[in-house]
Amino acid sequence: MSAEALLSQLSNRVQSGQVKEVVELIQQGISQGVSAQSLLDDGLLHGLGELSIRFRNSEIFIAELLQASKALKIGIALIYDQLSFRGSFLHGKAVIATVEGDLHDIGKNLVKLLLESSGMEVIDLGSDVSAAQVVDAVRKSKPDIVALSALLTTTMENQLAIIEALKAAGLRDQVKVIVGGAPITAEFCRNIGADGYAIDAAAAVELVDKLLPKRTRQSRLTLSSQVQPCA
Ligand code: B1M
Repeated sequence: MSAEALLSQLSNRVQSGQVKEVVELIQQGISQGVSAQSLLDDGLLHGLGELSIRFRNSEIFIAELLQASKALKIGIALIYDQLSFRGSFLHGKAVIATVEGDLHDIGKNLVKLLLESSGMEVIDLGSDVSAAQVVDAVRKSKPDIVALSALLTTTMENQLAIIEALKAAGLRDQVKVIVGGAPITAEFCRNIGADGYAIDAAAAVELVDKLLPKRTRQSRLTLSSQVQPCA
């Protein structure tokens, strides 16, 4: 099968939530030399993108979305090791979470994956995480970065709640807070007093590289236009 046909099938199998077939296609893609990045972008995430259009148009139910996100998660796990495309150049620690009230964790998991692949230690608090949980984790783990994801317009304000809670606990100056997620913009980032906003997971790596203090930084990437420190 050509790489193009394989990626198209992979996208279709994600959409129909066929885990076994997703696994087989990824294994076949790897053995054919299709890159992990292409399997991720043009297969797995393409499938999720198509599905999300159908979700928006009320053509499918949440159960189908959940089955698709399960297939996606297992697919990503298979190519995880090969996604370490930039080697180990980040040496800090990050705490990452999807904010309270929000169960969307696919984007957050991608950011975690790429930060870890770049050499960072990442403490994942999961999804639906309260401000108090973030404050506790910062106190306990002393990270360089707090990375917050939000996918709902109704939960994005909880990024502000976390920043306020860090201030109240006297911890705000000890960490850089970065924000992301579909409804988040550079303007929102500025308004809530976060340190930076990244449009996607790759941009989050570049942003963290810029924000990390010198002691934890070995090299710097060229910042793309999608990376927007907003302090
Ligand atoms: Co829901 N959902 N969902 N959903 N869901 C959206 C977000 C929505 C836009 C769909 C729609 O209506 N068009 C809509 C939000 C509308 C809004 O707020 N304006 C929506 C809704 C309404 C809901 C429910 C309320 C539906 C309901 O119950 N009626 C409900 C809420 C549940 C809750 O959270 N409390 C709900 C539930 C779900 C599922 C559980 C079924 C499932 C989530 C499964 C999971 O995550 N484990 C789900 C899904 C899958 C989606 C869509 C289809 C896909 C989201 C996704 O994973 N995208 C989504 C529609 C869409 O986005 N097109 C939708 C792929 C992922 C890679 O992208 O997370 O954006 P994303 O991450 C990107 C960037 O945003 C960025 O990097 C990633 C790319 O590299 N990024 C960061 C993300 N976090 C970052 C952090 C950073 C930096 C970058 O630094 C810290």
